[in-house]
Amino acid sequence: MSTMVAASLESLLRRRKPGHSLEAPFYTSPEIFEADLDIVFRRHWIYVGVEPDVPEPGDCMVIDIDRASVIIARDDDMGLRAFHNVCRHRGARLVHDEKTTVGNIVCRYHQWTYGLDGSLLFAEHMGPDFETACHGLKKVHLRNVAGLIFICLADEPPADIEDMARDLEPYIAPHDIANTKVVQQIDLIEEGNWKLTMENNRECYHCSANHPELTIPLFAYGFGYSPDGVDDLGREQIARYDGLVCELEARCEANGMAAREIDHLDDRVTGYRAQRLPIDQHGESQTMNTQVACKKLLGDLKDSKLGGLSVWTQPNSWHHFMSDHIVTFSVLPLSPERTLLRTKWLVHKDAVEGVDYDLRNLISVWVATNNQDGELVGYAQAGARSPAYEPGPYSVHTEMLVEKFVNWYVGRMSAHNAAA
Ligand code: 3BY
Ligand code: FES
Ligand code: FE
Repeated sequence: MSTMVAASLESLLRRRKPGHSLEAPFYTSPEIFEADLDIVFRRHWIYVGVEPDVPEPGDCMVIDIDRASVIIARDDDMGLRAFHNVCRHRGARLVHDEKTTVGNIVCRYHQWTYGLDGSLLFAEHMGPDFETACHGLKKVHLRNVAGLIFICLADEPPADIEDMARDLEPYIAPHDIANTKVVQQIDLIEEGNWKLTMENNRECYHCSANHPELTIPLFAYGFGYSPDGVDDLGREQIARYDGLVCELEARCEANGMAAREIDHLDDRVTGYRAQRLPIDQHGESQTMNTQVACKKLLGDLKDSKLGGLSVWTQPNSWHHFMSDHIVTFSVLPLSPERTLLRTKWLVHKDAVEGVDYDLRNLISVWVATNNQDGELVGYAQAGARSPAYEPGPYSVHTEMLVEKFVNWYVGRMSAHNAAA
């Protein structure tokens, strides 16, 4: 980052008005986008996928985070490894498909051959002084949190991923991600800055007017609402919702599952939150009829009416775990004004399509919701581009988690600048 860019970023960060959206350059400027990549995406734990993306030895998945391309591989010992997707000979990209299965990783250019542990196994014509052992693939840090895969491109990744893992594992473990399969992945490109995609996820202020499908299973009036300052009807709905939360937590605890809300979204380097969200009507799943979409429940679960466990992580993910399926979302920046939202749907690995679940039924709520959110993010971006844009106030009753996301972001950017 040039000194001039650093100085203007610093002054924008300093004058951020608490409780308000960010100033326009945070959503539009190529320089701030570069700073986001450098400070956020190259130095923090980034959520990229799930264990069943690479279920068998030799399975590889490629993740591009801006110019960095990373191979996630399942080794013969079933361990997960991550490497830079760059040959140690003359640097050619090694794996081209997003998903593939290999015996070894072979560079097409001059056939340097690497094992699934990243070590260089074979390089022809390199002479007697060539040290094979010094030319293994460059490693990328990987942490598997109960089946969710996080990678960090920094040499020294934030150590507090261990706090997140310790806290989240008891919530996620009963859904047994290792014994699921990914039955659908949809990549949606949103025409907005990555922070607008994240901010949009962190509130349901927009839900009742925009998400007719999502608000069948989810209570638009529940998620993230505070009862202060709302009218009587609102207070009644929130009270009913809070009652359902208590019931659901008791039911989950009776099933031996961790239930209480935990929130470290803005007081950790690796921020996270977990909350059980009640589901309306049948109380089972985020589907159009609120019933399970897959007859085969996850892990050893016996009770289908477990509502949804929602997990949010900073800077780039959220997840919904139900008794029968999981929906998981990863946000990856593409350019200052374009963002990839990657959604995956997981069911039990032995579930059979057409017998245990109908794919359309499984995905319909979130396909519709994502498309609606994508449009909203586009509108927000278009507004941020206008000369009339100015930071607007967040609702103190419904946008508290947006504020926590922005606080986390401003905090991380400022801490980096202060240390530089
Ligand atoms: O998907 C989410 O995480 C939140 C919760 C409900 C809808 N959405 C804003
Ligand atoms: Fe990979 Fe030459 S660039 S073998
Ligand atoms: Fe939405």
